[in-house]
Amino acid sequence: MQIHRVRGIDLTDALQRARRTYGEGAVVISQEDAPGGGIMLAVTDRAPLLPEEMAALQEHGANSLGKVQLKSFPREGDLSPGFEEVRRRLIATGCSEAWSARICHRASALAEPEDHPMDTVATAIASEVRIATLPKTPGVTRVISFVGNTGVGKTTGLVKLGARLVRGRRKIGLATLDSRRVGAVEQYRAYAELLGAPLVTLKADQVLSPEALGTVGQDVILLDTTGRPAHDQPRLVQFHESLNRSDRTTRLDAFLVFPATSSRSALKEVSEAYGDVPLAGCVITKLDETRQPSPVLEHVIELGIPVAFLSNGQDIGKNFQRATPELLADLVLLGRIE
Ligand SMILES: Nc1nc2c(ncn2[C@@H]2O[C@H](COP(=O)(O)OP(=O)(O)OP(=O)(O)O)[C@@H](O)[C@H]2O)c(=O)[nH]1
Ligand SMILES: [Mg+2]
Repeated sequence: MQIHRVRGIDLTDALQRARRTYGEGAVVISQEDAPGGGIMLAVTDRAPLLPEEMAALQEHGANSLGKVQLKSFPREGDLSPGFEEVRRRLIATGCSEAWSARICHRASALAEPEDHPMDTVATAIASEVRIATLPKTPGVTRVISFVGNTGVGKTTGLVKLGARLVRGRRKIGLATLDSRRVGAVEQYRAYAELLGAPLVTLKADQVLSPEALGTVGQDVILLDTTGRPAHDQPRLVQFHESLNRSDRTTRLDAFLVFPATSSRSALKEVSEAYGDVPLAGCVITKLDETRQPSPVLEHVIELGIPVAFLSNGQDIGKNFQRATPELLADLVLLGRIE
């Protein structure tokens, strides 16, 4: 029996996500407050459970969690040939058996006879993804930070975003926590010069604050990080908390960067490693390096992480797009952005 975690804004949202992701056969085992807000459910996607498994779960909940909710739903029937073909296509882009069957069953249940299965499944996928909102906040400086493992495209992504913002005539500054690694500051400085933006390098023991980041007069500060959660996470958490306490003119929006080439276990590990950082969403990079990007898309749907940007190449001036539900559905169905 495999246990999955599903995050939602509140319990209703989390239950809907659990059902959408793992189907009507899902069993919700427990719920708890999620780090950074919302609700986290533990869910299994295999039902009915064996009697001894059900008993063990109930026992576990009664003894330690005290908040077990068990829900079970009927099983689904066979797919029509059209939906079965789309299901196989989903497997080819890296979707799991359980997820592809679940999304195709859902789409098939909603389809009218004249609908094309591919379109119906695309609509079903699009309805499940969350897109990160980035509203303009006049009078507030946004500190946008990309976190995640080393080499995943944090710096490149921030610079691409910087280029977009400069084209949109926003005033930007660059800042970095990556002050020790040989060449890292020089690289970011070269990008800052290219973008015509000032650069602040924060020392390893320097406390993050609007003053230290040079927020005055800037619309956005692009804050680069080291890729080491033990170093980056406490600093960002402390900064977020101090802004919440005393400063309404600066806000921190942190995004977790997932390369589309990651394995399911690597995605899980990095999400857990940065579990304390309140995330505004995620960025998916290296979409040009795989035709099987679906594990990352399943992962963000499962955890309810809103997607902000998609990166599909190394070029700073292009290959960086705002995520939309339609683009994400294309990725799941075709394995690439058209
Ligand atoms: N193919 C491809 N390469 C990318 C993409 N985004 C970044 N890269 C490349 O990946 C490599 C690492 O990118 P960086 O931006 O330096 O990654 P990082 O996360 O900042 O790495 P560290 O600073 O070492 O933690 C560079 O060669 C980038 O050009 C992408 O979307 N597609
Ligand atoms: Mg970097």
